[in-house]
Amino acid sequence: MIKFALSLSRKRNLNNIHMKSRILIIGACGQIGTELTTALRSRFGADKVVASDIREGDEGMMNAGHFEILDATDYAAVEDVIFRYKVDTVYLMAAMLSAIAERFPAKAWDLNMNSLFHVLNLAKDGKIKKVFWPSSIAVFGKTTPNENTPQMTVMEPSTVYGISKQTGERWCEYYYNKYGVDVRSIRYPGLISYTTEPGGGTTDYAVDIYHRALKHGHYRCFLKEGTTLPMMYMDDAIRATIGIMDVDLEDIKIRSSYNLAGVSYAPEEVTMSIQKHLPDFSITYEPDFRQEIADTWPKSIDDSQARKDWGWAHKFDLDAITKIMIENLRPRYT
Ligand code: AKB
Repeated sequence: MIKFALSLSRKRNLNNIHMKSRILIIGACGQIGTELTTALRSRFGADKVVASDIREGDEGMMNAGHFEILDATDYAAVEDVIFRYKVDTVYLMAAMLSAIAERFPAKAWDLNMNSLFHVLNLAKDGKIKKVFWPSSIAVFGKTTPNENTPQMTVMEPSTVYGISKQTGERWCEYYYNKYGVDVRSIRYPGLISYTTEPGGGTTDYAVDIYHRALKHGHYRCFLKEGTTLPMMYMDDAIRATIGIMDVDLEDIKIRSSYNLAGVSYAPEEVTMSIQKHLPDFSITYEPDFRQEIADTWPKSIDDSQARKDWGWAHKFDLDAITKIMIENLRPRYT
């Protein structure tokens, strides 16, 4: 009788685990979150994906599947959505980026750190099984070797955002080592996309420049000539994000965050790439406070560890990105 009761309860648990197979994206309306939601919905089916953000998204986001208004800093609210939708995997994409975080340090710390603690603790308590958390090239600082920056190196970030990301990396590794939490992470470079615009980052110029080129034929760049930064086309970033979550547990060797590289270029190089499509396009330079941030970041990244551990390889170079951006944004401005 006892044996029967035990096997029945084990069966029920297994059923629960089986039923708990939804994905929650926190920060689904942001630059990465929007495209990640679309990609996950098309891969797993709309019913399996729950998009959430502090505000409503566009029509496509709201109508194509589950959506919840969710404050990532509210533990009870996050737990409630996880419970109601039987979520087992969380992509925590909510964050305040580098430029805006300098204006609101306390708010940035609260959002970037507490949201991570909530999700890590939910995983530690067995309420979810797997977590993705984004880090950034902002974890590096002025004392880091800035060409081909290694996976393991000096890390002394000097921005609020960079400090929060580096701290987050330490906590991710701690929760894996101490509690076995399966958290995976990537250090994103600047991301380029025509679907969504970035908000409050230092690499935002690299998206804005295409919009201005098509709209005004001219761009006033807030970074100076020669400011080379690591960048990546969004499709590559989404492929990496979903890719790292697919990898077998034992193949993930880095539990802080993986270096990830696409292309590296300076404003004058993207200008030349745009001029192949819009010969009259011009640029002038008016560096502001974001120059100081960019000056502390690497020029290029060594991502050989990600290539080795889980077969990462980028696909898009600068001219390929420019072609896609111009072709897809042109109808908006003509
Ligand atoms: C930013 O510029 O803040 C972000 C980043 C590199 O993490 N795009």
